[in-house]
Amino acid sequence: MNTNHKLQAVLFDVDGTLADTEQDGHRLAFNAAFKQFDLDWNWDIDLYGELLQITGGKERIRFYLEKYKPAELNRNDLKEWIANLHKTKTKHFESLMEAGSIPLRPGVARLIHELRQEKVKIAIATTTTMENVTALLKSTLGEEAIGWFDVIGAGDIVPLKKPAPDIYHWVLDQLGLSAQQCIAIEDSENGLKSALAAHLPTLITVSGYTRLQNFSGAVAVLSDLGEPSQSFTQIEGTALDKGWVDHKMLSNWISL
Ligand code: XBP
Ligand code: MG
Repeated sequence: MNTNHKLQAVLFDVDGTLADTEQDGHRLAFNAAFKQFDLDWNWDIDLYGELLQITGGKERIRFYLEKYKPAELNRNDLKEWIANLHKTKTKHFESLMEAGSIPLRPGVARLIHELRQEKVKIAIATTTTMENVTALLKSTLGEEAIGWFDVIGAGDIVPLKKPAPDIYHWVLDQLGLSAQQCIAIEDSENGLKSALAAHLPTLITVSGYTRLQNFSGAVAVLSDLGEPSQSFTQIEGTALDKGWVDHKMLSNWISL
């Protein structure tokens, strides 16, 4: 095999991919922040599904104002006000993670452990904040897990969030690797667009809000990463010979 095509790194998305954080994590944290700011807004499950088309919490709040609360746009400190509201939301999300509210999805811990054993680099490319990534990793894998990742690209480190490719370009640059040596694991159409625009082969594991989205261009679409004891369901892609994603399966996808 051409060594350029040997798998060197796996780039994980966070929300929806490592854990199903949106409905019972971020959404609740936004609502708690609204309450703390004396706002009578409530993002219910359906409305939040609509707002998820905009990635990034600050960007999502602004989009909500434009569509549903345009009078709020007249605040002269709008940018700062949104940033403060979002900071409060992040604190609530961290508390939810500390309470252990959201587990990792099937196969995530197993695959991370296997990749470390195989000396394949692991990285994170996410739209959410570094605080949230840290809180999730700490509550699910333990504090030391933060150091297992060779690169963590999060939040405002790049100006343009997914579906722009910027976060993936930034992570690849930090890793010193080309896209052809890596694979991304994503759960959403916006995430897939971002990874594909950075030329990364991309595996999709669908999540609560994303299962009906368009995933054309992905190497495969699965229900989750699967476990030897609990197979994934394959939704799209060439038939696979086992029911859990491992180092070998990921390597096969990048050498296609
Ligand atoms: C995740 C996001 C984030 C989270 C909320 O997208 O879009 O905005 O919903 O987190 P992806 P913040 O999984 O593609 O990275 O409020 O910290 O942005
Ligand atoms: Mg995601």
